[in-house]
Amino acid sequence: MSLTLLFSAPDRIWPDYEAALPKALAAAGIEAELTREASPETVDYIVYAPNDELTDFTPFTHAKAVLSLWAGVERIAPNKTLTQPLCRMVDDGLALGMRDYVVGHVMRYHLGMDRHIHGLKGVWDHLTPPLAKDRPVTVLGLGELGQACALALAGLGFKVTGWSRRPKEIEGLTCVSGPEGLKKALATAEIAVLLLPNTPATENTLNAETLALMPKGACIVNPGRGTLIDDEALLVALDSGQIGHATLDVFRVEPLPTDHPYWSHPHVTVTPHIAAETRANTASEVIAENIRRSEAGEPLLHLVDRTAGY
Ligand code: NDP
Ligand code: OXD
Repeated sequence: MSLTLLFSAPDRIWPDYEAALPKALAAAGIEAELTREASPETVDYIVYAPNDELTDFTPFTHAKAVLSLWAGVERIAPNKTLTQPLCRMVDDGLALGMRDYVVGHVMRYHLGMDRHIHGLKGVWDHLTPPLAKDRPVTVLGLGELGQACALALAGLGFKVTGWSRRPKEIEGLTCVSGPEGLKKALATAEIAVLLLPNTPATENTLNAETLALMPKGACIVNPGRGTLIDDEALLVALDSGQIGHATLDVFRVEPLPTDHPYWSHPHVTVTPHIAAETRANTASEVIAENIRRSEAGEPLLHLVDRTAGY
């Protein structure tokens, strides 16, 4: 019997999934109709990305799972009308994209590239950057994306410390956890990369107190979520020189309002939530595999822990 898949995601991405998802479903041996509109009680699975249309899941009485196209699920995980299992996106496209973004921006700071790109013309400014092996970098969050970035940086020779909620042992990284672990991770963080999810526990992880723990002039790369940073505290730290520069991809309000001080701050680089994009081809394979599993009675991949919020 053919399944009904409701695609509840912004219009912008529909053409890519309209092409990729039916192919992935067919390859997984699943007969399904992919639709943007259906009577709720007929829907078997919901493919979801944050949009304003679907906020009440109550009428989807037969839906077996909600499959998120996003890795971050803060906009759907707390939804009390959602009683079905919620799976988030974990795929190679996201991990590789994030790795490229993070390595690029860490390298910019490590090599002091701005010094020469924006340097005084005609000045022979001979300052040798340290080697990666002498540069401590901290990655907050050692999940799918944090780990991919931390290991790539360690592979380039950086001294990488990673912080997570639960204790971990990962070859090539110094792993710490808990509040004391955060202090340790920040104390050496000449460059800090934020790849934590947005949950009540991670809100303002970087605040006046924790920013002050970092080495003077440290740099921050935040492709995680805007809520991880207390914006006021960061602006104060940037103005005092405690933080040398911040590259921010995510914000409490997106798009970042045009009058927000980050846009014009000389020590902030704003990127418009482009660190890692879910790619339709690889994401469709993940969705199809989860539907196959669900139909076969096998455990779903990448289930969200709704209590932890990620
Ligand atoms: P994961 O769920 O795989 O990893 C999350 C990591 O954060 C885990 O290591 C987890 O610890 C840690 N963590 C969670 N809560 C805490 C806490 N209270 N204290 C310390 N550590 C904590 O997520 P991903 O790596 O897949 O993604 C991370 C985030 O990246 C997403 O939630 C999303 O917000 C963002 N993102 C941004 C994109 C962009 O384009 N800018 C694209 C995709 C994702 P533990 O391992 O112990 O569970
Ligand atoms: C995500 C994102 O969470 O793109 O997948 O931010």
